[in-house]
Amino acid sequence: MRTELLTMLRETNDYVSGQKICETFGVSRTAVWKAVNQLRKSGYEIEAVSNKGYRLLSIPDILNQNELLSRRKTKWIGIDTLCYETIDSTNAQAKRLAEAGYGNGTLIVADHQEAGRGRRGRSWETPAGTNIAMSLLLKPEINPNNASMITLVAALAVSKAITQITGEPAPIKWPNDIVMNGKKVCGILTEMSAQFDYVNHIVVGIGINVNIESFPEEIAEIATSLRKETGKLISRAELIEAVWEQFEAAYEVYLQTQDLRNLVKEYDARLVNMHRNVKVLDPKEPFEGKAMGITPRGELMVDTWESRKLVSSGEVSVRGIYGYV
Ligand code: BT5
Repeated sequence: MRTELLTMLRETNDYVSGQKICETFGVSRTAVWKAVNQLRKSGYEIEAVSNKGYRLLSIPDILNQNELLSRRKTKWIGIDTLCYETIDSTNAQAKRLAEAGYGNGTLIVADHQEAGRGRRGRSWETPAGTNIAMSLLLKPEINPNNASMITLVAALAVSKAITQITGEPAPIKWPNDIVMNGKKVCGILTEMSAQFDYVNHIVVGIGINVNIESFPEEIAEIATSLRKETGKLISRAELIEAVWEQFEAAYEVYLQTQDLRNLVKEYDARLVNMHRNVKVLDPKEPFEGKAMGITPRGELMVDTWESRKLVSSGEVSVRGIYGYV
């Protein structure tokens, strides 16, 4: 009932009478009073005025199940939403939950990660209270060869959601970073458990720097946050909801063809390096060329002076000629 009460107070944006709350939820005045007090304890400022009722004055930037579920508008993502104050890694937890039988669409959110993971054994920083670390569990009936494209679907969703919430452009650095003014604001790690021709499960992990104001020295040069770039304090719960609404829509398009043919245009429009010179740090043979967008399979097309090359995400990093972007 706390979740539903929160939704009601937020959406009414005015006083809601105790009587109305009792009738809507079929509970006593005391039960309403208790629910209000529990919400207050979690940090919500709720005013109570006799003869008028309750009014929500302010919402803390907290990530808990009530806050997330009371905002949920997605069709299937997050029906099961699990929130943790601290966890090793939301991707690791999603995997454990998948093995314990949790289903498609389960969402795992943490305020703080102690062992957040990047790609290829790198680490990802999520200090407490300021950022988003979350993972979505998927159990799609797709060919495992098509799974890596889901990372690009997620990048598109995050890019669109950030713009929706902040009003600022948030371009994609192929394949899995979102950048603002040349610095990384989000990283995505997709992991899969599969057999030869069958996907057991896929975990899409998304880390977004939201309200953090300073970074550890090692990443200060390449990392930024929405707060730093826009000057605004962003509601993490609102952004989470926006990301999954965008993801649900784009993922549906992806599933129709199991590739990105119907998303290429939107993705390319957000590609930070589009028509710019890039260095492809291929361990076998690094080369330079002009980024020309992605193929329907999510490879980056790079035109060198002699030919067009297709770069697959697993193999290489791409850099701008003058730095990270
Ligand atoms: C990524 O790896 O960018 C994928 C990051 C995915 C993190 C999410 S959080 C929720 C879920 N649970 C997990 O355990 N992981 C996922 P990669 O492209 O390999 O970049 C990693 C590199 O980014 C590191 O080596 C650092 O240089 C840098 N880095 C680490 N923390 C950062 C941060 N908070 N912001 C920007 N850059 C960071």
